[in-house]
Amino acid sequence: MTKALILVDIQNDFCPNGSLAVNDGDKIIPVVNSIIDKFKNVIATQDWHPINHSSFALNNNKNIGDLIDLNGTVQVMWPNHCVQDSYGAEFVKDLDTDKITKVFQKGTDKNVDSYSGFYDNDHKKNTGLGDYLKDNNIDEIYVTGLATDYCVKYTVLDALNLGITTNVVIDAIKGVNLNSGDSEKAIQEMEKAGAKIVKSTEIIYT
Ligand code: VGL
Ligand code: ZN
Repeated sequence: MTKALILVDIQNDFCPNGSLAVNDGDKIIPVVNSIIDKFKNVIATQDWHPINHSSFALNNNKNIGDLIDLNGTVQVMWPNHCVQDSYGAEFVKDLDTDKITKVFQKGTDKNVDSYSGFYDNDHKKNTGLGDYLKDNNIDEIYVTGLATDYCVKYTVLDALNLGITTNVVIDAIKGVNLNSGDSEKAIQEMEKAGAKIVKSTEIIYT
């Protein structure tokens, strides 16, 4: 019975001045750093897109926020972000990255997006995170990161579906809020699906 801390997409492009900036995205970093030492397993996901990725508005002659049908799934059109090997795709400098024990990159296939750290949006391919947790007997996770209403939410929902006990660290997540209230809705959805909402200060021992 082992626990792990999950850091979802704590990358420059999701922080202020980034291309897909999340309001106050950088404010979670000291909170994450304050709990990182409590975990032996610290797993980070990294959004890692090729420049020709189908989720980029520019590659589809669309406007940001438009919705398109991408092989049968609804795809939001995003600004270019987290392009492989770019500064925007790097983990934020102030994050205690030395403590990260494993990284899973996602969104690498140009033809499908991957909000979840576990599966592509069409659920056809996985990143290896699910097997990694199993192989390391990790049955409980604490989820932090960006963004509440996309990658945090889908990572949490997939984890719950895999039977993993899932805690959402409420003061260590921030949302995009393309529509106002999206983050609140996402938190309710995660809770309804069985996630436990916890505060960073409540994490005493893992
Ligand atoms: C994300 C939109 C597009 C996220 C990633 O990390 O929440 N959102 N790509
Ligand atoms: Zn992305």
